[in-house]
Amino acid sequence: NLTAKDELLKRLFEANGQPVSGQEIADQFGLSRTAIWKYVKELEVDGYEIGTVRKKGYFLITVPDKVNAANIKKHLNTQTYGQTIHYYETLESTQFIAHDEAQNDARDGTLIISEEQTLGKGRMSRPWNSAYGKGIWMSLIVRPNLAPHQAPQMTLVAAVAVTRAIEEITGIHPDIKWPNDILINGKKVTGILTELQTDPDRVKAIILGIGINVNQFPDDFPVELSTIATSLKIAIGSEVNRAKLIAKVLEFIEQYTKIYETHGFAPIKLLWEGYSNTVGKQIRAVMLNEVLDGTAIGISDEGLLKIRLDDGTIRGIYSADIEI
Ligand code: BT5
Repeated sequence: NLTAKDELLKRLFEANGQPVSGQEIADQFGLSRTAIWKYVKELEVDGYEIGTVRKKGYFLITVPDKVNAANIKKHLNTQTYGQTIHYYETLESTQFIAHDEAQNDARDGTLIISEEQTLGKGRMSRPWNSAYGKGIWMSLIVRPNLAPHQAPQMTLVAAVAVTRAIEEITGIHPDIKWPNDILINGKKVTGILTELQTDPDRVKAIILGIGINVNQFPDDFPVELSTIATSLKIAIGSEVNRAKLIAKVLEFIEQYTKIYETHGFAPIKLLWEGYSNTVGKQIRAVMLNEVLDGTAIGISDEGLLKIRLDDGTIRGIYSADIEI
């Protein structure tokens, strides 16, 4: 039972750019032509571009670039990751839904994705700006066979995977700033938030929250982010197909998670160090109760950042904000 608006959209698609009569649809549904015109305006708000030919009707110019399941699956080349997709136009945070789904036995690789988040979050409850249709705001539920102490490394697995995917789709070479930022020209293009559901001896689910700025113009960021954030579009000067990039991200996360499960962290560490902008630098690590100054000398086999302090001692840290 299609509504008049659905019928209009269906006919616009089927007409392949040829005009569709508004009058015919009005007659079919017993509506006025003005009512149909209002649906056209609604579709324009939804992101469709629609033209008008006098006396002939409406025709479709462009379709919005949505990150729904159908669009992602067109490009998807994975065994399990992203085979189940829960798509939203808007929600508070994909992390919240992902936690519920994971508790309700969602399968390994289930993806939660939204065009917009109204309460997107970073680490320690910091806000994450997630404008409608401009970026990739996703949470991936993964259930790798790992002990709880191995879970923090999944942030680095995801960071390497996202960086590889960005390289492949755009040709640019981003840097990774330990532990969870991906940067282009020193500005943040991606943040990763890793959360866990765990038993004492076994990880039940890891929720990989990934935010990628894709098609923002500089003006799309709020002032407080204007000097620290960037988007792929700003970097390469043209729009990036989000659905295609998501499919690539899923493909690399699946591939690298398998490598991590079977061969341990060493191969991931090598990849990670190749992208790192942190290693070799004089840094300041700001933690909740402590601030450390020293040289970042690498990451350990567990994914800890190793710092040689100014007095020569070496410390490994799990999580911090790094100032370079
Ligand atoms: C992060 O936290 O970088 C993790 C961000 C994870 C976001 C994803 S989106 C899908 C999923 N659902 C969620 O609700 N979250 C995840 P952190 O390292 O704490 O960085 C947060 C800081 O980055 C903020 O305090 C801002 O300074 C900055 N920031 C906020 N929005 C940004 C954006 N869109 N681009 C670049 N920087 C941003």
